[in-house]
Amino acid sequence: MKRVFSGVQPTGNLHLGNYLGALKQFVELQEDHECIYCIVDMHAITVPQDPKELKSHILDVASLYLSVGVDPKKSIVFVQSDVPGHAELSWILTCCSYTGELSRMTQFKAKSHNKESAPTGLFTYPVLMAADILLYDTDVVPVGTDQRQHIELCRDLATRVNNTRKKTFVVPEGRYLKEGARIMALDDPTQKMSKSAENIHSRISLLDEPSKIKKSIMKATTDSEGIIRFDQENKPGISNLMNIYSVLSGKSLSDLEKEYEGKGYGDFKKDLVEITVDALAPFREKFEEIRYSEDLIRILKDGAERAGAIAEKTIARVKENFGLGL
Ligand code: ATP
Ligand code: LTN
Repeated sequence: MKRVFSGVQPTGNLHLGNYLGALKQFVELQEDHECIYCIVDMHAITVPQDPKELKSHILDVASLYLSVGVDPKKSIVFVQSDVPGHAELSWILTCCSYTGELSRMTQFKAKSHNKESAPTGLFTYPVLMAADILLYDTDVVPVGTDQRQHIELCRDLATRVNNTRKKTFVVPEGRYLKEGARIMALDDPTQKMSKSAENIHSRISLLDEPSKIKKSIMKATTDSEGIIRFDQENKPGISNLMNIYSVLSGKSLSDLEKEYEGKGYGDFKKDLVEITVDALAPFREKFEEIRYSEDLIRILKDGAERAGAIAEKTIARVKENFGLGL
């Protein structure tokens, strides 16, 4: 069985983009893969975090994993900082990476704004991500397309080490979902839907109440043409909504175009509200059940133990191949 690893940062409530771009694949993959799903809290501290809020977000994200259908009997679910191997391997890989390649990462460029005071952790963020993946001899990494550059860097680092030393790492593949791989912000379809954007109506959080979902969708930016047609370049707003509609309902984009011929954006949006509310309702219900239960802590502790056992073996192999330690 192929091994899968992925992670989500505990930096706020997950949104539809996180679900369609990542979590939905997590659930599908666990049927025929050995899956390891992580809450990457050490990535979260690459920007300042309030300690109490961070703790609470870790448990929120873990609960959301379970609420959307990640099954701890099939998959390992754990918190990154509970397994020390991530930090250890990250340093070793830092010593194998080049400042030039890290400077080219678009996420670093976007988040550092060219400032002298940009945190070093933001710069080395992709190396920690590579460590997460390589620590578990991962074959497949399901992520949104926004992570493609980071996955390529991880592959480069693994290949570089394998070519210059003994074969040490499995070189992983990224797995990107085509439709829905990039969900855009509802208020500005040129930006990706994001947890950290200021306007709460730019996103639909997985725990949003029906009234909030309705407001955000009805306010969503479209265009003045009034025709429901998929054209990402010229009609990014309605195309983004069609994308969401299509993945949630299973209807193809061309079927949607036919179904809404002669109808306006208002009708389309009203139906999308209903579909979204129905899709998210079971997640909210399950979340309430699990978030404050003792089961949650037990699942995460057990997950850290199982992940730790795999990680220890990789670290021993890496140290041996690098000549580190006794
Ligand atoms: P933010 O939303 O705050 O920018 P982020 O990009 O740091 O968060 P994570 O929480 O680390 O996102 O992302 C978890 C997963 O969700 C990743 O696989 C990422 O590719 C995916 N993802 C995030 N935003 C979107 C989006 N708008 N569309 C599709 N997938 C997304
Ligand atoms: N950078 C990723 C989160 C992440 C990740 C990983 C994803 C950290 N480590 C390992 C897959 C595999 C993001 O989505 N922002």
